[in-house]
Amino acid sequence: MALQDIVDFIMPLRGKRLAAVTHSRPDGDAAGSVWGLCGILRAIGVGADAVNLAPIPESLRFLRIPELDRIHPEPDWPDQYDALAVLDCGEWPRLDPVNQVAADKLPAMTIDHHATSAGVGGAIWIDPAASSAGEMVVRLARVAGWTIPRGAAQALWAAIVTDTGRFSYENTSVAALEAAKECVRRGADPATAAAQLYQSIGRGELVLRRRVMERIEFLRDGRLATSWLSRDDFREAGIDAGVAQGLGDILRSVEGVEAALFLYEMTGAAGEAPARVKVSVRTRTPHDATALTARFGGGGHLRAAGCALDPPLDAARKKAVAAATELWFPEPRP
Ligand SMILES: [Mn+2]
Repeated sequence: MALQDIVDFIMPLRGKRLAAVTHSRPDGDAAGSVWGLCGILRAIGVGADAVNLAPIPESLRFLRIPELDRIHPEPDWPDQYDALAVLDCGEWPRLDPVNQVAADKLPAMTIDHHATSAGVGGAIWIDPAASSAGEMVVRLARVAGWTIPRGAAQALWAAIVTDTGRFSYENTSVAALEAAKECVRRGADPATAAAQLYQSIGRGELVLRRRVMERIEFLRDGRLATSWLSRDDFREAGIDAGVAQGLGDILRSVEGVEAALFLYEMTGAAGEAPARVKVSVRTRTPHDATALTARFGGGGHLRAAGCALDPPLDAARKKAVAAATELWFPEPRP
């Protein structure tokens, strides 16, 4: 059983050091599951660090447990560890090259809920039915009999809340709710989390949201919606494109919209090919968002997925719209 493989991988690491990493530009589940796992492992005597967890959006900083974080360590950092944990990463290319190096050097384990994930290392646990990597970490702790410290519980709560869309997406299962309950039992504070995650938008982000809304275009009788942000938009707002992932969610929430394409120019973080155009895809039942992103080497979940296309933005937009139309709206409605 894959979960047991993870337990067996971790048990001999007491007194040793483990580095936990996730995909570049971490979101709530990525950061929350890494911090949560590290907090749990520290409590059982594994020297677990969250490595290269950056950039972290403002809304997630309250979860940070400073003693767990190692951001931009020296290049030979993998030599300082005995093992690597990769969480919530989806596809290998989403792992930052500075972290990919460690996967070549260290025995590795994977915890992921992306169906598109192949996993890294000898102990691989992938459960596409799980709402979030955070939920899986809670289940891991329960099966192994490990206590979840309060800070870890808060991080895991945030992971589950963000990946279930505040318990509103189809992945809001009994297992997700039970894991969330366990987090609250261990000291997670839902009100504080909500205030930080959802009720403290910076002005820069507000400016970006306004632009996204101004630029919404409805196609195919309003069943397909698109909008976009350029690199200049991010620069003017003083915000890293890493926070952009959720900015397009408004598109899908419009009445009648079945699929939404939100495109934005990557600002070119370290180690990342500059100027790619990220496409964030959101769908409603029955459209499978990964059907589109898989065409372009991306991945994700049934209703929320992403991929990257070549610039310029306008050409990328035409390409994504053509693919969405072909996949989901081949004929205009009679
Ligand atoms: Mn996730």
